[in-house]
Amino acid sequence: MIDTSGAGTAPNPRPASGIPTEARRAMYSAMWRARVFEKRAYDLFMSGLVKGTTHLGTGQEAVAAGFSTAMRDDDMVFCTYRGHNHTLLRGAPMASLMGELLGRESGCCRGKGGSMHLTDVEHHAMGSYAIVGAHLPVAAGAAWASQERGTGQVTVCFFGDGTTNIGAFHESLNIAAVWGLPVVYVCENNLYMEYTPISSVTAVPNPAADRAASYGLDRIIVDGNDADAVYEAALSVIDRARAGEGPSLIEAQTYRHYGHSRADPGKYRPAGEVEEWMEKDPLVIYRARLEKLGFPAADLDRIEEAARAEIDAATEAAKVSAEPGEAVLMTDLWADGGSSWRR
Ligand SMILES: Cc1ncc(C[n+]2csc(CCOP(=O)(O)OP(=O)(O)O)c2C)c(N)n1
Ligand SMILES: [Mg+2]
Repeated sequence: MIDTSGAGTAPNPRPASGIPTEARRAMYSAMWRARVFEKRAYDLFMSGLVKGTTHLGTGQEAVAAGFSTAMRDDDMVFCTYRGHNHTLLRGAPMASLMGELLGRESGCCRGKGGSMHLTDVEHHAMGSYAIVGAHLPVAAGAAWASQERGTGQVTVCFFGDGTTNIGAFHESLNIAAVWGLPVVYVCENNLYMEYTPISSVTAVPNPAADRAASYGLDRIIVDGNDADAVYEAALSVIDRARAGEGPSLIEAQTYRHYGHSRADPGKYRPAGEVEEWMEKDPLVIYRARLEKLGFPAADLDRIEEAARAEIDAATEAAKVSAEPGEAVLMTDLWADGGSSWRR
């Protein structure tokens, strides 16, 4: 599961199966919920019902499913603009996320955030950040608060491969290691930062894992399309953080099925690459594994159907929600509802 040798660059083989049935069922359901949510988001953007842009994590669901299943209910998540999967699977209701995409009053940010800024503090989804790298120091701060308060909460911070060449990545890893913060940094290496292959702008082959040693951390690479592998790696680093043994950095190797954002057809990807990764679709792989392990096909079908029913209901709820009134413009701008703290 975890490669600490510093030798290879390939993902480690799938872990032996000691994973509880309920966790497996949860991960299959999680991946389907994420998949149908993003498919609907895509369709609604294409039909013009949602304004702005969207960044889909379709193909990367196993990372969010493995981590969310391994987390305690009050553990915190920070993510990027490619944050639908993580926010949904941390527990934000699907209808409130769909409401947010449609810019409605029922949205998790009352329609003011949109796809790139999904936040649901009540469910410990601490925000989606559009500035590359910006949330890594904030996640360190959240972990520091948990450490100071002794809450036992762990913060998990997701980001892309492109983020590893940003100063805030190195600053955050350094302070997290120096202070032994309960934070797990997860690089979803999908091979590209926007339209640029990460390999063409990075001095080492594994953009996150090869930097871990600089901060005294283990070199951890996981197959990000294998929910079981992610789950086992997540459990191990989350336990470690909760036990006061400090931060971890994980590189999860994965791939986005779509382009960078809505407008991008992804033509810069070499012939055959997309097809190759489509064969490693995390949902297809996982269903085959579960069937081999003896999960009845009808049960798995029911999980998929439940996800489809949930997204239909969430879409309808969002569509009938009102657009936010003018008064909403001036709410939730400051933590205390005003700006007196600045003086
Ligand atoms: C500081 C900063 N620089 C540039 C951008 C423009 N930008 C948006 S997404 C992106 C690529 C980031 O790639 P990666 O970290 O690999 O995440 P991915 O999109 O692959 O999930 C860039 C350069 C930005 N949002 N913020
Ligand atoms: Mg990337």
